[in-house]
Amino acid sequence: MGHPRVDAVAGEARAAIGRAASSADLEAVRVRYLGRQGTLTQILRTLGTLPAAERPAVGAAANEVKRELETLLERRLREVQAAERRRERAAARPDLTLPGRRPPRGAVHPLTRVSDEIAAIFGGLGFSVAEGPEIETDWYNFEALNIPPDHPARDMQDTFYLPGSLLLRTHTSPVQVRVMQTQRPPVRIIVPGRVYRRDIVDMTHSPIFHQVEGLAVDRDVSMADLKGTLELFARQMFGARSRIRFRPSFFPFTEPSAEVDVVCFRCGGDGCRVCKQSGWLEILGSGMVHPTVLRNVGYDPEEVTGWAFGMGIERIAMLRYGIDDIRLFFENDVRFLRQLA
Ligand code: 2NL
Repeated sequence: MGHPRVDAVAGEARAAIGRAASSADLEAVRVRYLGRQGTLTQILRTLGTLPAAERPAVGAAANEVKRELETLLERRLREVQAAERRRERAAARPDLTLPGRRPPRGAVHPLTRVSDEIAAIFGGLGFSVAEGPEIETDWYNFEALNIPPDHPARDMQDTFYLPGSLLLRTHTSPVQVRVMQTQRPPVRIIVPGRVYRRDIVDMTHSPIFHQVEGLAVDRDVSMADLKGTLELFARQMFGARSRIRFRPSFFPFTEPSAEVDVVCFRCGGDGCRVCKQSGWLEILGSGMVHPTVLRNVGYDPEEVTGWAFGMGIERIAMLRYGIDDIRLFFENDVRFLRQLA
């Protein structure tokens, strides 16, 4: 194209542009031919050293090649950059053919399991689950339940008091009081939940623990219903052959009151380490709802009667799983939880 030196440079540059595989390669080619020290730039700059007759032809040819190379470089740069973007997108896209990471399998906490199981057994007997606040007033936690002002449970030593005449509930009974206030008999509820007492932590005590209480109020509800219901419960919870016994007891909110034992499931009643040689395990407290409690919630004790019971979920779980230290439930050590899963 007019001049052999210009043609040689043009051919070399076209080939280099064709070979360039990246924007960095293309930049190197541009610098080599069109940069300040570039081959073609040198030719244009040294036109003055050529014989006057050659100058116009070489100058025209070199300028034409310069424009051509600029166009080629620009077109090739667009292609290469598109390819680079495609590669980047492909690298960023997740590989859906990789095998998945298996998340570690979780498990229901033993206290939740025992609580759910108790709720399911009573659910089968027509009871529904009720829940309520953990922060309560003195009236709902004590007064309504016929617990006298001088009762030791009301002591600062035993109850967590909060500012503004509030406290942390020491049992779930205030939930039953709330349900009775808002619902006419018949009432058949089971109330699981967290409760608080100012206890020093040791193997069997924790200031936070869990209870399940039950309540049945209707016309003609008797102590016989309480015995029969708890017998059915014990058979489902501790085995078809398990038996229970009632011992007289006292609670301010029930009259009469009874403590309930189940035959030791470890030794069958012969006496062993678990039952401390007695053959029996204490599982709950119960009784006929005190007439004063019924009156306090607006019920007429001449019209309806009721029974109630309360049990500690930690205690039941410890007996069931042979756990000797209550603190294990709250440490959430996965090695412990996995053993019971
Ligand atoms: C225990 C004893 C008990 C109740 C809880 C109750 C609730 C209302 C009225 C009457 Cl609203 N009673 N609850 C009754 C007897 C015993 O718990 O040793 N719990 C661990």
